[in-house]
Amino acid sequence: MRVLHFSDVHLGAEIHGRRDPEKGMHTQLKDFLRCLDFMVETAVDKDVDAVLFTGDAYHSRRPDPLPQREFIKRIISLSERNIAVLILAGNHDLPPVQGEASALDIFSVVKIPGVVFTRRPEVISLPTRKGELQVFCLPYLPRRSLVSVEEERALDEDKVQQLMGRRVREGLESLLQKSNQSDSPAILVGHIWVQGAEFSGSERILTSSAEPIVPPSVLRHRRFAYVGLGHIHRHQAIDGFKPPIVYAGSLGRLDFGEEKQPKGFVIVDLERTREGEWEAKWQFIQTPTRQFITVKLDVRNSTDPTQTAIESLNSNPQIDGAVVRVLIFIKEAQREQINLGKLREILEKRADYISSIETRTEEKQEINDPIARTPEEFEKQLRQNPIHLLEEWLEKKSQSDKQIKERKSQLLDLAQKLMENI
Ligand SMILES: [Mn+2]
Repeated sequence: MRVLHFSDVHLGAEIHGRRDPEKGMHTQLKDFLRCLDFMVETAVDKDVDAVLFTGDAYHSRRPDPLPQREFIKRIISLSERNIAVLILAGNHDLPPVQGEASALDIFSVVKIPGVVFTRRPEVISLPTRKGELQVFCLPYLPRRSLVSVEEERALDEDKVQQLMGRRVREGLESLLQKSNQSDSPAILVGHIWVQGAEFSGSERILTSSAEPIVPPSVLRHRRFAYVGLGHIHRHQAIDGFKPPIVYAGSLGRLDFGEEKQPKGFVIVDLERTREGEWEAKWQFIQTPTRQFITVKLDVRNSTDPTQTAIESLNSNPQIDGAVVRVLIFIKEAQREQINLGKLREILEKRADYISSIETRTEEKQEINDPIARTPEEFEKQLRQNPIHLLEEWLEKKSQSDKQIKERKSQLLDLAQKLMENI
């Protein structure tokens, strides 16, 4: 049996691009739809039996009709090719207020043959043309679904995390017990943060109420041939153990944090071993998503900085069709000599979108790269109090910025109020 696993499509994200005035379509949506089409074509070409989507179809919890129409179209085209589809809810697919409707509920109301949507933990028996596929589903589990305010009060964050990990384990065990012990292959799909996973930088993680971070061992069970995950946007396999735990990663490139990361989906072949167990062999396939390119130009030794910059841009083939940001290192005295408008004009003809063109007079001021940190450091940081982090940042900033220095305590007060309201 062959399965395709994809994730985190985030249709409707308009972070980098421009809107087509006639069709109302943003170039980032166009890019993501190209990736979705490529996924559907690959599923058909490779004769895939089932497609498993692990969450975050839309960027907004209240998506516009346009991304919805386009997503549903692609799901229908899979169904028409007799490919079974499972759609799992991610955090972006849950209603803003508990009890309200989710944009993906449409898949439970309008029945499309072979398409199943779930937003609760359950086992789904997915009928495919090669027989049954058992899919154990762990949609995004908000903190409050695992631990109550009362329970939390007496515990520190480490203990709360342990408790949440235990609850996920128990939930999974009860699903395993309830499920029928069939001979069919079983896969676990989840929209969840696994300890040690590396970030891509474009995930929207709520630091104000740290979410459950489960150890990989919680998700491993010999019944599962493969564990397919969503939520973290960087494609990765967690470790070398079996069954493989794989983040498909976001289907397209969302932001500059992902500039150097490959984007795509996973094809999983399920085969029976001699011992009669199911084993997965998986392969990552890249989508044709737009490149994000940071161009750094140093024109400090040039007598004609604009011309030097133009020549350098002209000889850079990566710019074509890409999302581009340009950093030009200049001497203070060159500020008047560099014609940024002209550079923009040249770039506009070649790039899909110009994110920024900036000049810097000091080479030290590098761009912040959130993934320069280790996953452990990042996890630790995310679990810190956001007010504390803001305070640290303001402190650092106020050394060079007088305005911030004067307004620091006022800003902190306002942030405190904001947090309380959240
Ligand atoms: Mn997510």
